[in-house]
Amino acid sequence: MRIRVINPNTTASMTRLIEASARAVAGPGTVVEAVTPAMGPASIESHYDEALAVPGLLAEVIAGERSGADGYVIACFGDPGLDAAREVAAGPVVGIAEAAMHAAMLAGRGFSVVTTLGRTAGRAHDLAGRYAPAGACRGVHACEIPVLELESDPTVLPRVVDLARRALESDGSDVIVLGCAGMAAFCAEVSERVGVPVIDGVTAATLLVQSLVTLGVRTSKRDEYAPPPAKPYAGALAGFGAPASSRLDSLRPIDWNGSSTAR
Ligand code: 2AL
Repeated sequence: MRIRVINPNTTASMTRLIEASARAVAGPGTVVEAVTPAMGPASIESHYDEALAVPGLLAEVIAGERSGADGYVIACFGDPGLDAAREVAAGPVVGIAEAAMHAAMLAGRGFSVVTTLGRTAGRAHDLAGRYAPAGACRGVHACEIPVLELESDPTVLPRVVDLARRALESDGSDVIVLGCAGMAAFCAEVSERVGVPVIDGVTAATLLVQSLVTLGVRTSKRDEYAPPPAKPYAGALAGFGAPASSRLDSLRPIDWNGSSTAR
């Protein structure tokens, strides 16, 4: 089984961390192929970043379809482009916020999200409205550490632990959800220190995709997730409008060459 784990931002060092977390939980028969889009923002911390991450992400799904990937993880907590990716992919596509919030609802009654910047909290609330029953997301708390500083800032772990403890108290929650793919490596240690289940979406989504593929569950093509119709797309996005069978070929001649930078 080949699971393509797409880091929707263009920072290859972050892709390697995501890949290590996904590989640590994947079964022996599963190949985890983590990729970095060739175009897009270095990190995703705004609606603008998220919107502009989606073309590069979709190019990676299109390339995955061509190379025979069995399923996909969208490894950013805003779940950018999730519905569009499902229109392109035959196999399952799972976002890390989606996986983490579903897992949290299997582990407790109410969860708190601990995330990066406060400006991303609205998106986390929106996604909780989609994935969890009303009231199950008891709060979203920001440590105000930018995504790309999670790798290098030595204060990250104690700050996330402190924030998680305060969130459990103030929200009356019993599970913590980590609100960024860049926090994946801290999951076990945060859980040990705060004493409740802590869910990282990268690992949860990888195992969810692995389970769906094992079950033979693919993305339904009966209705909304059918392949998008071919139509003219203008400018830098011209190749995206081609028929599904030739979309990758028509993307390749464009200056960004459509291939991944980290595998
Ligand atoms: C993220 C994430 O998971 N990757 C990224 O670039 N931004 N999420 C976040 N809340 O900051």
